[in-house]
Amino acid sequence: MAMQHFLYSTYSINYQKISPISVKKKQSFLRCASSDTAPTRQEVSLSVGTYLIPHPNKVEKGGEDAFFVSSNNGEVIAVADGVSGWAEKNVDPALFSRELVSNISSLARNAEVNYDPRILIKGAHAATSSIGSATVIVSILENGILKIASVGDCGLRIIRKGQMIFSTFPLEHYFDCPYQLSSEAVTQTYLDAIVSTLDLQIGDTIIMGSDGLFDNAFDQEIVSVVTTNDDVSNAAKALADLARNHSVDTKFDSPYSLEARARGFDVPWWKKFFGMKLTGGKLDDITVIVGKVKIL
Ligand SMILES: [Mn+2]
Repeated sequence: MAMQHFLYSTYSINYQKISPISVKKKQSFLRCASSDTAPTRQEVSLSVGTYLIPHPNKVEKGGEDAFFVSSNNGEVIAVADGVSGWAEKNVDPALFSRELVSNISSLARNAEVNYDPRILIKGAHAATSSIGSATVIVSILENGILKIASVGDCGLRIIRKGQMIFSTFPLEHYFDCPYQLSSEAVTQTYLDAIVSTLDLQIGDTIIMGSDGLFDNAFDQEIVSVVTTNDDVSNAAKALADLARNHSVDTKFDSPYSLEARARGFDVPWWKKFFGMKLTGGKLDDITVIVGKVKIL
């Protein structure tokens, strides 16, 4: 079986598709500022706002991202991103991500999950029968503690008092090929998830999203939008609109184009000679979930 079909994530981008290279795996996947305040142990919940903008070419079918927010104040939140390379095999990439998230929502009501997002991913993956693959991130909030498990390049940020104090890092095989859960046996499992546990405080804001958000919007921009939008629904929409506007801007030096150049992908040398460089956002489905921590 040709492995590349499910390992490659082919995105529509504003410049030529890059070819795979090996890169050194990141040693550290998380960064987290130390907290000088005592953790909140009281019962908290989230006000949650969500917004999804599908890839411009996938509007009719609603894109290939999928998400879930549990009705009990965002106790469980999940985002999955179907790997678009499956379309080349005549498989709808949305099927796997949607079924995976649907299974997460069913299992989230089941006490056996035991408040462990990795076990939730394990169960949902096992129950998914669609062909395809997806990146996924799951967070579970319990007693003011947020547990996160992520396979691939969906992300989560936490903003406290106007500062970003936590960020997940993407897990990938190489540039543009994220870790992913799949219908095939050879890809990643819940065991490959990065797991984090954080104490949340009243007023903290959680931003979860697919790579369509984080490839197109810088962390500073995310902080700025969140701190100027008190309402979580407005903040989610504003972040999605920002990422969307950058994604179609071929001149914008996006996080994605910066990363591409850092990995050695750029315009040919003769274009550099004329001062040109690889720029542009990345066209993609954009899923944004904003949750604000409040007293239950
Ligand atoms: Mn994506």
